[in-house]
Amino acid sequence: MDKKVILSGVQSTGRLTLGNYLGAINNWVEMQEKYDCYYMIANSHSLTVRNNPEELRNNTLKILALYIAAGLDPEKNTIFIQSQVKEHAELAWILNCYTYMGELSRMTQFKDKSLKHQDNINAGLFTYPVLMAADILLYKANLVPVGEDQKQHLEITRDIAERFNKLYGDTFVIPEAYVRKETARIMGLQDPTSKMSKSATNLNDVIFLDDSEETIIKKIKKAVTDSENVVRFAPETKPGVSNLMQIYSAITNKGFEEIEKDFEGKGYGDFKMAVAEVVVGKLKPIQEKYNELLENRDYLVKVYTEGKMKAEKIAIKTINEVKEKIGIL
Ligand code: ATP
Ligand code: LTN
Repeated sequence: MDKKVILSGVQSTGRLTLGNYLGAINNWVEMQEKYDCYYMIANSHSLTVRNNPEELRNNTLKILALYIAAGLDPEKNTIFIQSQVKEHAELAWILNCYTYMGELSRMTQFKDKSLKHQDNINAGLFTYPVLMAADILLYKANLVPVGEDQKQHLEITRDIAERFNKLYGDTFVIPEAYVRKETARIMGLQDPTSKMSKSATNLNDVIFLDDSEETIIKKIKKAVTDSENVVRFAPETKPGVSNLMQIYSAITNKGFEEIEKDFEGKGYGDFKMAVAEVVVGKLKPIQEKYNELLENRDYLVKVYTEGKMKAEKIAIKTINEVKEKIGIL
């Protein structure tokens, strides 16, 4: 039987966070053994906010290096840069004509980002989910591993695909979001009621994957908790500690009950140090590999060039099928 197809990506805006790692990339690493995986750097999506061109270019390579450093094997997966496979833009245009303004206006990410960037509410920000649908549908992906915040984009992708299939016959595979419950939403360290986000203004809210050991320890020590001083999982009433437990659990694979038992009678000080230790332990080897890879630009170019060629083969096949069906010469 053919392997199931996986596709996912991360935008190349800003520095990656522990939320991106635990919510997305870390799960991809496990999937590479079982599935036919496509992992892209969503640099075209990054254009929906203003970037410095040099930074955008560098960031694209940095994310590629991070994918590999985190354990994605370029031999086992197709790792590529979105903008290099032109069919993404081409299919996005076509799908735009099968997507309604009404459904796009309901997207919470659009609403959130419009509030954040009131001076630049561009059409790309509005049609962002359509490009994402094109990314997924081009490869006929079955599963899309993402964090919780992307679930709505997967729903609209399914709607667009179903609509197209109904009009033209079976063309696209209807994809499913793969959201791991335990790491679906890593919260901010200072505001544990909203997600840890790379665009946060308070830097203490976020652990960046390239933060130094000292910075990570400092940020976790400062994390907002509560006055009970008991390590117990209760996201509603104790969001801060529960979030730290989630991070700890994701890295150590220990369940919440086990963690509660391990830290019985110990206070938040001890627990925070333990969390910091496992986070540093997990990130340090990744950071070392990442720094090495960034020194080896030729290798990175080789990886993305090969990835582009592999991805293109599939993408061209799908776009031709689509054009044939809709009557575009
Ligand atoms: P921003 O917060 O600025 O919108 P982002 O951090 O969500 O950006 P993306 O490139 O949009 O970055 O997301 C990449 C992947 O990381 C997505 O699958 C997303 O769901 C996941 N992700 C991002 N933040 C978190 C988080 N705090 N917890 C779990 N998953 C997350
Ligand atoms: N919108 C996604 C990034 C992204 C993506 C995709 C994820 C772009 N294209 C296709 C999965 C599949 C985000 O995480 N913000």
